[in-house]
Amino acid sequence: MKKDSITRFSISMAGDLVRQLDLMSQEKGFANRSQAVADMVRARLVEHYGQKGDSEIAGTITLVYDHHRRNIQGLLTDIQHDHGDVIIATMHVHLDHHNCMEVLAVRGRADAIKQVADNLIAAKGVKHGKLTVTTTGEEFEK
Ligand code: NI
Repeated sequence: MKKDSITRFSISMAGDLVRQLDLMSQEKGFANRSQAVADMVRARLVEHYGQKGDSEIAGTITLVYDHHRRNIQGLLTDIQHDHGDVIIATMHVHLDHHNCMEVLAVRGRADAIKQVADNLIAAKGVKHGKLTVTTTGEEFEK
């Protein structure tokens, strides 16, 4: 997207809400109210487009599992090979004697990424899994 100029517009809301906004903005270290509001708008846009199947998104899938569970590593690897088009990188961390954490960086259509995340998280032996959706960065000028 091409560089956009700043647009000023006014918003009306309850005074108490504005005071809470200012407090949060200060606690989070935003330079001003506008930056805090822009951050919230971007977060909602990422969420909105992450739910639209044909949007191009990026994200991470985090999985925790016990590698002693029979077939779990083979199963997870099979699923990942079936979705090599959206998985762009993986990291494996041995958390302790039993538990492994796998972090997969993904990029592609939101519906394809949701499908691979659902398949991995539902795999027998996965203790916890989570898909975190972010932007590819192309939609936003900072
Ligand atoms: Ni491991």
